[in-house]
Amino acid sequence: MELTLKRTLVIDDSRAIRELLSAELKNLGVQEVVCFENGATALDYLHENPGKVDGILTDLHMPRMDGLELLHKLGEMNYQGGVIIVSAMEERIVQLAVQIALSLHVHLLGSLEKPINLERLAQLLFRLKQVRGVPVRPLELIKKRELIERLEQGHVLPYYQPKVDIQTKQITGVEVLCRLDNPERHEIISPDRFIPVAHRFGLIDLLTDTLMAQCLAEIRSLRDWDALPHDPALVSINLLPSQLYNDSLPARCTSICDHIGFDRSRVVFEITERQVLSEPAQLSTLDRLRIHGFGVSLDDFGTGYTNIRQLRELPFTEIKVDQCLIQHIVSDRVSQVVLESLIRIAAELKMTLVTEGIEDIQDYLYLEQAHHVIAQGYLISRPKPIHELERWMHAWYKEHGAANIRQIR
Ligand code: G
Ligand code: G
Ligand code: MN
Repeated sequence: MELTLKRTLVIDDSRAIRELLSAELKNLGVQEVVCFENGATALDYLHENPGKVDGILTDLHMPRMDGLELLHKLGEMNYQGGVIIVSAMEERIVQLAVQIALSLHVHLLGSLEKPINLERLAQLLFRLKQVRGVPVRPLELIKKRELIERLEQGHVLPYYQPKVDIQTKQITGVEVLCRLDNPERHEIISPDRFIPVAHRFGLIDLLTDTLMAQCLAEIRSLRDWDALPHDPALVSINLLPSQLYNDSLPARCTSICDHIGFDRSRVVFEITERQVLSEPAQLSTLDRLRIHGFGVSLDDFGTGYTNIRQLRELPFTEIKVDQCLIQHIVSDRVSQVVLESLIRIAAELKMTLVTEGIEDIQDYLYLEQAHHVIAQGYLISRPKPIHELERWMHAWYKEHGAANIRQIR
């Protein structure tokens, strides 16, 4: 899906840099670029235009207010766009900047050295688009009638994307990603086209229940079911934050698991942090899911509203670091330091840490040599239906050593 950004600020005391960045950002699909010579005037502008600025590219060394002070101020004003620092960051500054970003929840997306490398600028802008972009063309949503028809005819199709321990190569679980099947038209409908419809017409709980019953039964029937690990949990299912308002959720999920004979401690619910998660009713449902034995995962971490203090207070058992922090991590010191901090925090809070969106072999190799994380991404496997998943599992174990094959027979 092609994304665009509405408005981005450039803050730099050099006119040449302002002009260069402004021109390049427009080339890369930003609709409007507004330039400032210093952080103070830019902050005034942000106060006057709340919610109107998708991203900020800022120099670090400027008269009146330096980049770190600006980061602080952005955190204090709860700025929700992305921030890119345009300056070589020394290690000490990277550490400080990441600390500010994580504790105040500023979306620090990375740094761009001078002289400006256009390929790197494009990478960082891609991240910004993933966090704040809107589609160039509106998505074609399916009709409510078609959704009901698919549900009634049982055309809900779970796709599975495996997750693996990047060091031991053990398969640790699968994320279930919902598709709708339209056999007459040989069409697989992607969730972006029907989840908003299900949400709008009050069908999302029915969709989740149907998907859950189906995927648990399918996984249960895998030949190698017993060889799959018990810790961390096995099956991840996505929920919209709004589904936590329905207080029947824990009981419904429990009854589906019990009916199929599926151990609840092997199911995790992923809840995106792209929307605020703070209402007492939502938090109480999260707690109750835990009490019923399910795991809960904070999905897309790094794109939304949760800061480190909240992370410590919420009952999550897992953090999923968003792909925008993982892609190009091999050459991105800011992402590396963010991940290092999150790994420390996850260990301290006894949470599982999953890195998602691994597409590139260089990023994979970096993670493999630097960190013990669970990894998910197209490079390991695309989401696929159950029979293809089974084939993939065999191929994976065959490639990654006898120890693992033995476990699986
Ligand atoms: O694989 P993919 O392109 O299918 O998924 C697109 C988006 O749809 C992702 O953000 C994913 O979390 C979401 N998604 C996929 N399946 C479900 C589901 O069953 N429920 C919800 N709420 N979101 C889902
Ligand atoms: O929002 P959530 O994290 O649940 O969604 C997962 C989404 O990410 C799904 O749409 C899935 O298909 C997609 N995805 C999984 N691995 C990769 C990857 O390596 N690259 C990209 N671009 N998307 C991925
Ligand atoms: Mn997810």
